[in-house]
Amino acid sequence: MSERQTKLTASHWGVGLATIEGGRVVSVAGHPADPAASEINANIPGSLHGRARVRRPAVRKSWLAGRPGAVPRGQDSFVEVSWERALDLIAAELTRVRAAHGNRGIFAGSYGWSSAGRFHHAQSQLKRFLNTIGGFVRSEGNYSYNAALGLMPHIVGPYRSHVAQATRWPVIAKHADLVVMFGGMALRNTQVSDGGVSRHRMAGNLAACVENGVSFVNISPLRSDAAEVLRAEWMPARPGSDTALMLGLAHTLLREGLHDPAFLARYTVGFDRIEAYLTGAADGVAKDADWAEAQTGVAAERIRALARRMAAGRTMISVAAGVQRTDYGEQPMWMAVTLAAMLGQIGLPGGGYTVGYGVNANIGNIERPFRWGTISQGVNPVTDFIPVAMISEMLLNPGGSYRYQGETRTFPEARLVWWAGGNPFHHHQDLNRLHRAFQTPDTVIVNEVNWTATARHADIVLPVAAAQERTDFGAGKSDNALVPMPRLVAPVGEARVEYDIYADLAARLGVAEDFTEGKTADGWLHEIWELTRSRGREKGFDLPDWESFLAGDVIALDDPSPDQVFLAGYRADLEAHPLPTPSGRIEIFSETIAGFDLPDCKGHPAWFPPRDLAAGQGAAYPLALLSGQPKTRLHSQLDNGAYSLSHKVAGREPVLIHPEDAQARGIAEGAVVELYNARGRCLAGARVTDEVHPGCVFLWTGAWWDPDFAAPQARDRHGNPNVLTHDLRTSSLTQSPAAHSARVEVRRFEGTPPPVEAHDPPAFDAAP
Ligand SMILES: Nc1nc2c(c(=O)[nH]1)N[C@H]1C(S)=C(S)[C@@H](COP(=O)(O)OP(=O)(O)OC[C@H]3O[C@@H](n4cnc5c(=O)[nH]c(N)nc54)[C@H](O)[C@@H]3O)O[C@H]1N2
Ligand SMILES: Nc1nc2c(c(=O)[nH]1)N[C@H]1C(S)=C(S)[C@@H](COP(=O)(O)OP(=O)(O)OC[C@H]3O[C@@H](n4cnc5c(=O)[nH]c(N)nc54)[C@H](O)[C@@H]3O)O[C@H]1N2
Ligand SMILES: [Mo]
Repeated sequence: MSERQTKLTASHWGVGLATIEGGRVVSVAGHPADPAASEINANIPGSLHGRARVRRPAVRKSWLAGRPGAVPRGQDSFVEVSWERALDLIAAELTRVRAAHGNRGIFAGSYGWSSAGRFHHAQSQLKRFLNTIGGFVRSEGNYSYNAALGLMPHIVGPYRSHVAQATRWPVIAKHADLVVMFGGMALRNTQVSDGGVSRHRMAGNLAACVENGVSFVNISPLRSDAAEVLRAEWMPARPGSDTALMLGLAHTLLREGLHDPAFLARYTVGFDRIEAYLTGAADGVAKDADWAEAQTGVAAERIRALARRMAAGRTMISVAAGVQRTDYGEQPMWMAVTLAAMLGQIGLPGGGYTVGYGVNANIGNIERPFRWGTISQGVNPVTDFIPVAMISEMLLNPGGSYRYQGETRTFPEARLVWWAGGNPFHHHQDLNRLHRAFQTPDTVIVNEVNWTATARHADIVLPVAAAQERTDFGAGKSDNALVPMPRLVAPVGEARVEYDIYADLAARLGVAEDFTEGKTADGWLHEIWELTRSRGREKGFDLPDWESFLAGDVIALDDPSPDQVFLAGYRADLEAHPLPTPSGRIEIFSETIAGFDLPDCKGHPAWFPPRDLAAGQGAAYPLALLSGQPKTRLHSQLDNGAYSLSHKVAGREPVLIHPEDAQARGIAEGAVVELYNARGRCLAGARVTDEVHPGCVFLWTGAWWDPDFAAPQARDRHGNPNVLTHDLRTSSLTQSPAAHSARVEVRRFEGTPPPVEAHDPPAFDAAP
């Protein structure tokens, strides 16, 4: 009988207790100390040992044959090669590109979540390696809350520190009367936190709010964006219309004298400008509740009643990150800040606003007490970057210009693209366009665990060890715990730890010592742990040595500020704690942004209708497509695991459709349907439910893209919403992804649906 062992592992969705038998992970359960462990763990065994694993280095056939254009990337077969051969090819190609184009010819933005673990972090390793050979073009920002990152510094201050400073949920439970949630606060999303989460506290903290009598309003196209325990009032508005709704609320406050002029005068600048916009003095259109009803579909009386309720007690305004992942996504955030300022409760316990509650497990629940140790990425001598969501734009327009933060910038020419730890052929918008864009570089290298659509678009694919196949330690970026991650099993096939891959490449390029500093992965782990230990010591925490830690249990530390109230210091003394904005105050009007003179972002928050609607696409494509985060996995990760597969409908990703919309199209529960628009089409499995607002359909992100290149628009057989989303960004201020704004039509799929092939490996060939 084979030996059975139980060991800890850490993932972005929590600590797992893995059972290992016969060299395989057979199950992963939640940690007993976690009150709401994530079921995503159940995907690990099937995916880790699944058919989709990249087992050997592989090279695209036409590229290897020296005829790279013979078959397009993403449609070609692969030839498996030895590690020696693969690394020789990469070393030669790096040398050629650097000589011909300089390091500015290498794009390694490499956006993506990869996996948990402080040392074996895919992007950090790749960036450190490339920095030892002269650097690379990077990407700036993220797909999560990029508009917040770009807008907030102008109007309140740096967004990342603001989420760390978010008012804690127990404070809200104690002091708030009402929480108004734009975009809801989906519990399914709070399974996850970047780098890991040791205990899932959100459900418990929300339940405590309800017990204390806090009421919730859910302004979202999806009823289940509010946890059932909240018994929230559901007020669905047309997607993309939040700014109009907020303007209607603000207008009511103003007209009924429910706003706080003293707060506005003392703590903000530019209220007069929005006042003129609200009343219509600026443009002849009063943004009253009746106007807002026309834009949002929410009854004017309901808008007025909500405004009065918000002013009557302590109100927290919450904006989900998803709301800024829309056309003009800067506006609802700016307007939420304005609305909160009008209520005058910013800096009071349980009042004010927050952008980002519900975006992960920890915001408003816990923070790390000090910075964990990490490996240095070195210094990148190439200063050039692109805003992260401009990947297709860059590849299709080398040398082209674009606006960003008031500057006019130029796209570099990416001759070599290297991706490690992300899946752009899941995460980027308009995948058919990305497919075209990925034909332009000379060489694409992808490090992957699985044969994702991105790996299939590479010329050289390097098989890498998964998190469970290497020793590391877990410590979430906003979590308070340190988690031992002993290696559970040996890497599948010939997969290798990425650090070792770069060490070998560095040796080929004569920079081994620069990259490794003479250390093995194990040596680095010791060093990073000691760094963590010494930082802990400064804060009064006594951490064990590496070996004891690795053999032990999770170490949970204290929340550094359990009673935190966002912007309390600013409210208490704005001279001592000015905001890092040009005026030192909250900028309802920003001279800086106004000075950029942009067509799609003015100097104050303003209403812009969603683009597809403004372009008259509402008739041909009557349904709004929402594409939020999946409950059953992390983005596209582990889509081939048991839990994710168990929620597929007819083998495809479920699409939520309202009974009225389904009936009008003859669509029954469980049917295979086709979603389509001018950009693309995909199959999905119908889930007919009144959880979704009429006129909206909801298709989760992350089903592995499965294009059928023989079908019209390379129809995706599996249900990835990004074949339908547009590749326009929020605005030229921040150039952020706007994935939630798309229009589609849906029809029943007639005939025999084609099988889904996304979870199979690609075709392999003999060497050309
Ligand atoms: N339509 C639409 N699109 C969206 C969104 C949306 O709301 N709607 N949301 C967006 C958001 S918020 C995000 S954050 C992105 C997420 O997009 P990504 O972060 O790109 O998605 P993941 O599926 O997490 O991709 C991580 C990849 O890393 C691989 N991986 C895991 N561990 C390792 C490792 O150790 N080394 C290497 N080399 N690879 C590893 C996994 O196999 C996986 O393929 O998607 C965005 N896309
Ligand atoms: N289980 C799981 N959890 C995750 C992730 C995952 O992949 N799986 N991903 C993580 C990541 S990287 C991120 S960034 C966060 C994302 O967290 P969020 O950005 O908050 O999540 P989303 O699901 O994109 O959007 C939340 C909700 O916003 C609503 N919404 C969309 N458009 C509009 C609109 O115009 N107006 C209004 N009022 N509502 C709208 C949708 O109904 C959607 O359910 O989730 C994290 N948590
Ligand atoms: Mo994200």
